[in-house]
Amino acid sequence: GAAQAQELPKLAVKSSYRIGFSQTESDNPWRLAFSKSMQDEAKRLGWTIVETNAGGSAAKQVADVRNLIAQRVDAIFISPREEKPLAPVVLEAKKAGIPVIIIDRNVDESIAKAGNDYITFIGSDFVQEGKRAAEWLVKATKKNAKIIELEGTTGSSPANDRKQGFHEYIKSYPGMQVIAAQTGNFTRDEGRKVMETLLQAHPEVTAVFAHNDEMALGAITALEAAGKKPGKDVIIVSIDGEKDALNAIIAGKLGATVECNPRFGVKAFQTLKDFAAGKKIPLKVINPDKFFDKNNARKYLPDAY
Ligand code: GYE
Repeated sequence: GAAQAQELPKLAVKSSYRIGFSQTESDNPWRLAFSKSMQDEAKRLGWTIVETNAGGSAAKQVADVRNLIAQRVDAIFISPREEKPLAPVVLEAKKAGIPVIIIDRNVDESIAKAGNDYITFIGSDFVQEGKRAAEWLVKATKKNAKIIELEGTTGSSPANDRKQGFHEYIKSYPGMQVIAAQTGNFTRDEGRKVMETLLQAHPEVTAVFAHNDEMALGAITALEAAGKKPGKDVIIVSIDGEKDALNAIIAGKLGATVECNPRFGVKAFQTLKDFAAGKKIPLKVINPDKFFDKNNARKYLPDAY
């Protein structure tokens, strides 16, 4: 009935579950570390995990989630590529009586609501990540920079929120100017190509804010190809904390990276167990994130992915 539709589907307490996991793509070390951590934890618990890979397509991901619903898995973890296109299938899972946890990226909260349509969102505070990147860049450039912003996947929550946090922070510093912003789709190759193009139109650039490490690494390649010295002529800050990024910090090419922790496995499965046990789950479970720069990059390198 109508009253029932307001509640989250229940999850029976069992010793093992068959879980669906809808991953958005697998084209970078961050994603691979994320998937591995989910697989490792499922194995440790003796649960079955059915992982789908949308290959970077929101339409494919919608079909993947429908498929998991049709397979009648016990619960579904979704890492939604984009905020709006993936929100309706969260409602479909609820209708089918399958509880959902959103991990990593979020869905549009005006369409699907935590605590009502899905259990919770587990991930980082992306607005805060953007702010922390801006705060470091303001200091590193002494409040004066002509910035190229390499944006993440258009319509994804980390791209929207990192941008928001960064711009909110720099707006009180008139010397901090974003002279161009374009998406590099969170990939190294697109980051490099976009940077090549933007560099021709804006040779006066002195800083880069990349929404993730992969695009920052692509930008470093483009800058070097154009005869500029990343880390000297152009100061770069990004987000994630991949091994290649920590090495770029050690090499003096990348200035800093705000951590975005991809190892969700333990927290995700524990949250589902708590939900089955009837414990109250917060509407958001926010990961604490570190910050990597030349002072600690070497220390964290052995742990990096
Ligand atoms: O920063 C990026 C990945 O959704 C927060 O997606 C994640 C982002 C991460 O492709 O590297």
